[in-house]
Amino acid sequence: MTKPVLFSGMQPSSDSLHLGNYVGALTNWVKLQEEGDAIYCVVNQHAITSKFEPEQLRERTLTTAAQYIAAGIDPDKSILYVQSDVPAHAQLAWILGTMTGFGEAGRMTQFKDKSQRFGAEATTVGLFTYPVLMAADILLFQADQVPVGDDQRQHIELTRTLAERFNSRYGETFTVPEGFIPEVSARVYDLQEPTAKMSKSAASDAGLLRILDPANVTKKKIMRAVTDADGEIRVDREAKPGVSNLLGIHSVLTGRALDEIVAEYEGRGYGDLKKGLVEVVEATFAPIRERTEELLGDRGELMRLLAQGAERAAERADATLRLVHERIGFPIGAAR
Ligand code: ATP
Ligand code: LTN
Repeated sequence: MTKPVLFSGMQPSSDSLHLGNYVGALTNWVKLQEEGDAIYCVVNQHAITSKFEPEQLRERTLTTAAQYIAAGIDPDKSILYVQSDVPAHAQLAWILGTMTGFGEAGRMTQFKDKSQRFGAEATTVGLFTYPVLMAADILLFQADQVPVGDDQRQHIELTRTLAERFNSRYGETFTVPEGFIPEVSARVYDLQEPTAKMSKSAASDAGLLRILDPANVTKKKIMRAVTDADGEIRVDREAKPGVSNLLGIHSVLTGRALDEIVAEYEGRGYGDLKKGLVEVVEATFAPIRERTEELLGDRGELMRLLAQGAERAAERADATLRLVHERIGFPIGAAR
């Protein structure tokens, strides 16, 4: 049986990935590269839909790629590359954009949220068509599965709709992909505002656990995490979002059942739970941090790995693009 094709990507929009990215995305990616034909992309073309600085973007792109590798993505097993190195993404996005309804794109909740946050001035056409570029990413590789966090569900649905629409208009061309969304603790919440997902765009930095933060910073953030006044250690997402989040993180990082962790800390204070969590988080982050630094210390080698990834990615993406061009009546003789 052939292995399922997996595609996923993250934006290089911060100096470090955070615990939500790690739990909701990276750990799955690492597991899935064993079972699937995996393609992982640093989606820098998506990143320019938000405010950015060129030098910082370049640095963040390399740091993001280094963190993928440091967390266990093996560039020999998976294809690992930077989106802008493969022109087919933008080419297919244009075509899919002509098949996406204005209203359809306007219903994307991420667009609605971000455009409201950015304000009218900073809301661009690029932000509006963001999900179309994402669909192009996925469909170019004929991906079967797309491992993402559950905030991306709606974008995957749109991708499926566009694939089906194209197939029914122009003939069977695209694999209709499925989201692969982890059920357990798919969401990590902000330590200061535990009803909101942990996100790099959070209002305050104090609730965000970054992989590349120094150990003492991470410790301080965990020790200051918001809890509640009843002092009881149990899971109750409604009444006790803070404590439930800490327990959830503990469970997902250790691979131990929630009940087991609750039993371990039952009757003890929140301070103990937090101290335990500091150790668990540090045990996860420290080796990734060290390896990331090593990789960033040898830029030549990192660039070589990414160039090799881009070449492998382009070969596959171009094959799909050629087929698409053929289907929609573009002359293909001169195309690569
Ligand atoms: P933004 O705040 O700009 O939306 P983000 O911090 O949510 O960014 P993304 O770059 O959008 O991060 O997400 C990268 C991946 O990490 C996606 O698959 C996303 O679903 C996942 N992810 C992000 N935050 C969390 C979280 N708190 N819990 C679980 N998964 C998450
Ligand atoms: N929108 C996604 C990032 C992303 C992606 C993709 C994920 C861009 N293209 C293709 C999976 C497949 C996000 O914000 N997490």
